[in-house]
Amino acid sequence: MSRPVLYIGNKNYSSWSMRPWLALKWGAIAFDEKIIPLGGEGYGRSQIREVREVSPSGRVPALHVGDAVIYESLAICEWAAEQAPSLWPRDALTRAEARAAASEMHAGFAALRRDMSCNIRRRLAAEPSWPGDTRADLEHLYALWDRVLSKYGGPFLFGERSIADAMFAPVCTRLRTYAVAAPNFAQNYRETIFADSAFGEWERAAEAEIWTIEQTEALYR
Ligand SMILES: N[C@@H](CCC(=O)N[C@@H](CS)C(=O)NCC(=O)O)C(=O)O
Repeated sequence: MSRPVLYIGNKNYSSWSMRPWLALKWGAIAFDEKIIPLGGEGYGRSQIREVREVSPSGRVPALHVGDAVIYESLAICEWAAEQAPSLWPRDALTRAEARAAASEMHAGFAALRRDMSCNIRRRLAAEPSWPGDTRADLEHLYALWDRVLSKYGGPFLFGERSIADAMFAPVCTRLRTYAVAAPNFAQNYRETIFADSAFGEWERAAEAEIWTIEQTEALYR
């Protein structure tokens, strides 16, 4: 079988693409990547033609393995964990807790995602004043991180690096982009992610990207 192909969006903006890309890298799974620049005709409506050609949801990421098309970031991470089981914690109950956190990130934190659009290379000079639901998401995020970092001793959420960290890695860049005054344990966790070599590879590529999504950049003007 030929190598799996991961279709992703712009590395600077596509937080959903970063997650399974990290999982595949952390799992040492060989794959090719193809970037589809987002932001043009059909963007925001799952109607970008080039994306629809490779992903039935009209969204990236999508992983092609043989004749299978796996879309949804968490489903791709799960496939990766079937090839590389160490992507989830070894202990069954810890694994269940890590899955709960990863699922919550996948399905939740809507206000945080709405107001803190991913823009890895962007740095705001001062933290904006957030609406109540976004502040609540931040508080909930800190409570989650604090709970599991204390329980498992860090430096990653569940001790060893896992898919839960891949799911939260883009949140770390958002805290940095938006100059969020996070508690110390959250800053430390953020630095753990930033020191990861695969994350660094993605970040360098994001900084070097030439495409711009005007809709996202316009949020800051
Ligand atoms: N729930 C999906 C979300 C994927 C998603 O929203 N991807 C964005 C890029 S980060 C996309 O493809 N947007 C295209 C569009 O909005 O038309 C997942 O977890 O993979």
